[in-house]
Amino acid sequence: MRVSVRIKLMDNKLTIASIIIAVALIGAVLILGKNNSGAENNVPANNVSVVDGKQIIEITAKGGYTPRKSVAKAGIPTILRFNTKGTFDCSSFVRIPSMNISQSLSQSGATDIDLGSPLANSLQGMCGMGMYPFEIEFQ
Ligand SMILES: [Cu+2]
Repeated sequence: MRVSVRIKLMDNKLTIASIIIAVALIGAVLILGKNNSGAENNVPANNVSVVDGKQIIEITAKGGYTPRKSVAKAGIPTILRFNTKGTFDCSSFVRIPSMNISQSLSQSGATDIDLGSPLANSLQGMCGMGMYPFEIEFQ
């Protein structure tokens, strides 16, 4: 009898210890996740390239737009490319009101929108219902 009681006590201690460890791990993951998203917002994303004199800005559309903010060059021919992969939410419809752009994206693949040669300006875009924003700063 005594022995089995002892084993039960040890079991409980082990359970408590593993709960504490689990909580600590979850906390660490949450803190790391917060730091990562913070970095994403502050550091300019590397999503703009120039190929044969054409500037290509790549944005991933799925449950919103990534990166939320892009920085690009003004005054050169520019393509805005939306990459999708099983995007069934409303970020698969893009609007840039100041340029009269309304474009539905293919659910998986790439959709190019020709922006011409934008002037130095900040373009505001959003999903079909206006809840997911994105921004492109031309400078
Ligand atoms: Cu939306």
